[in-house]
Amino acid sequence: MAINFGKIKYLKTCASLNDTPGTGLPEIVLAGRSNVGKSSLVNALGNNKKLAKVSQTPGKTQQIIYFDLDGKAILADLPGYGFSKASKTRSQGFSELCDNYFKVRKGIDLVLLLIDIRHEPSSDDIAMLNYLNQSALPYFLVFTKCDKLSAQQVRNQLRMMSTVLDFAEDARVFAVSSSETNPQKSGINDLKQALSDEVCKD
Ligand SMILES: Nc1nc2c(ncn2[C@@H]2O[C@H](COP(=O)(O)OP(=O)(O)O)[C@@H](O)[C@H]2O)c(=O)[nH]1
Ligand SMILES: [Mg+2]
Repeated sequence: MAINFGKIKYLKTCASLNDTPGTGLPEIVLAGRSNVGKSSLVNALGNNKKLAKVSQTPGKTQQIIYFDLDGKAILADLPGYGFSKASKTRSQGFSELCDNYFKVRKGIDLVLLLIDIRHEPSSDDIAMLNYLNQSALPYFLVFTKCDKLSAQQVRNQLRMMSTVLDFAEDARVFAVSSSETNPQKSGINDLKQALSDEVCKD
């Protein structure tokens, strides 16, 4: 049965790895730099702008925010990597809570790695992708803020991304817009379908 994205619910906020929920449900994790559009994507998936707090000032909170996807999966919104002081001194690049999450959390089924379509990937983005490749965690690449570019520019940027980023030829790639002023919310339906297929496949 497909996920009904109208039934996304806020579940819990965790400031440490000690009180993360054990739900027995498949888990989808949102990872990406602060301000890339993780919270906006949650709202676009649920078609509800009040689900997740969209912030104007990046990098303040170090929390994991969980959502329940129609009782079929949970969605974890991780703190953005690359904004904390710690990340700057760490060779792997991304922030400690984010980094540790992948080490400690068992049973992650899918990672959505969000990257802003407009910019060259940061060293943190590259480190995160390398980590995912090495640890063999399934992932989708989700390029955000596509409404800020023309269709041709999006195509050009996707070509650039495929040369800069080391992702498998058969990796799932999505170009999305979560903007509230863009009624089409392009790419969101494709992403919903793919998430549903992934979670409900077995
Ligand atoms: N135009 C446009 N702006 C976006 C999009 N996604 C996020 N934003 C804006 O980018 C900023 C950061 O978004 P947010 O979802 O809080 O990012 P997060 O830190 O990764 O959770 C906010 O000002 C959002 O309105 C998008 O698809 N299009
Ligand atoms: Mg956020």
